[in-house]
Amino acid sequence: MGSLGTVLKHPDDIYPLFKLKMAARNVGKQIPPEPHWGFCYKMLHKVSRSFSLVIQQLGPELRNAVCIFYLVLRALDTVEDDTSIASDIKVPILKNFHQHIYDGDWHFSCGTKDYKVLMDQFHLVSTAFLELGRSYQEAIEDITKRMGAGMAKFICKEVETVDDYDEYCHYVAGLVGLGLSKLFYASKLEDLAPDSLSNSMGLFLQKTNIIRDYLEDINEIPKSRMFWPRQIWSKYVNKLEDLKYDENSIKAVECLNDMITNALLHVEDCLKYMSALRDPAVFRFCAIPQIMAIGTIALCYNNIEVFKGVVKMRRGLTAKVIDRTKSMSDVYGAFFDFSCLLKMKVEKNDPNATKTLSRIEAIQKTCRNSGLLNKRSSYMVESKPSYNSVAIIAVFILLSIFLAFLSTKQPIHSD
Ligand code: D9A
Repeated sequence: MGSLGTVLKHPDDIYPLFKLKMAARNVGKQIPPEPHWGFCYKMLHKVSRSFSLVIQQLGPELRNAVCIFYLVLRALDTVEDDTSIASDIKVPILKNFHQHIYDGDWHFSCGTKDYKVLMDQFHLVSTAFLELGRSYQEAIEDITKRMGAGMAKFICKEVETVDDYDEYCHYVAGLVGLGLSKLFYASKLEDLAPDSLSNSMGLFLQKTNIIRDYLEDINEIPKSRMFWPRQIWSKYVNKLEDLKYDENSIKAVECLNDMITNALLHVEDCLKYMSALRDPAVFRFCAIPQIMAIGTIALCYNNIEVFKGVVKMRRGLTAKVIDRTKSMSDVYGAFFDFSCLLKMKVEKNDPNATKTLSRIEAIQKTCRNSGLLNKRSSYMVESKPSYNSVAIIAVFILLSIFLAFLSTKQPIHSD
């Protein structure tokens, strides 16, 4: 469906989308004047889009530390992902990366597009890193060291068992959770979260990405890199790539549902982690990606489209999540709603139906027991448009004219 059709079907997306657009516009205007910080924030905006908006809402000190942490991790990822680098070159770079961030002269060219720019200009990230407080630097260094070593370990190792899968996800995402918890603690805004809960925050996000990105990863040129554990997919097919062929669609969806059931294991830890946060900006920073993940999981469950293209939450729903996530009652509400949606999609004949349903029940029980449900607006019950389509179209046209007007004015500098 085209974007006009989507908006007409979901007229209450318009206002959050508009607010998001305005917020993005303001962030674009607030690039710091120093060249190294300017580069870092522009780069952050290019590589993470909506997530960079949420980072921008953190206080200045923590925001700078998170921005640098994010870019260092992206650079490490760029090295790991570049299949054109031979393993004997790649492994020492990954293992020593934590030292390179202190070295303004270090440089290694790899990656493509924005990531190539990030690698070529990495000295600007180093310069900014050296201006952070010592406790922030130590947290970033420690995580970079452990992540680089973990990535190096998996360069020549396949993800065979579910334990391997959890270990790999720990290196690339769980450690990000641990690192952020350290940064929050260093900022004195939060207590130090237990490592196991911080780890789960990363695992839930990463497993959701791995599930959603099946097709993109398998079609990777020159060589596909796969993260679905053999222990799970071998129950359904002989080769992981067989999941994308039409004749295996029943098995593919069963395997997908098995992967989702595995990811649901982390949800209760995530809810516990978020419920302990105190600072409103840190809370939103953590909660928005988690709600997006449970929404994506609900969308992907039992959905053959995962093997045919990209399954993503519509932009208007993302905008609504960003607009409406303010407190723990919003988080319980969203997790409750999306798990209701998930529950409706479970079919009795799915081999893991019982396990899936019991994990959904456990999540819903946690949400109910919080006593915070019913104090929120639902994502599920789409408010039926009471006005007629003519009125909606009129609003839409007026809004388009207004946006067109704003964007023509943009290049003129008033200062
Ligand atoms: C995160 Cl500093 C990530 N990852 C994310 C984004 O959220 C986490 C990478 C670097 C950093 C943070 C994140 C956010 C808040 C709290 C967290 C946390 O822990 C306490 O990490 C665990 O996905 C990447 C990993 C999963 C590998 C950790 C959210 C994000 N969203 C994308 C959307 C998308 O589709 O990927 O990046 C975006 O908005 O562009």
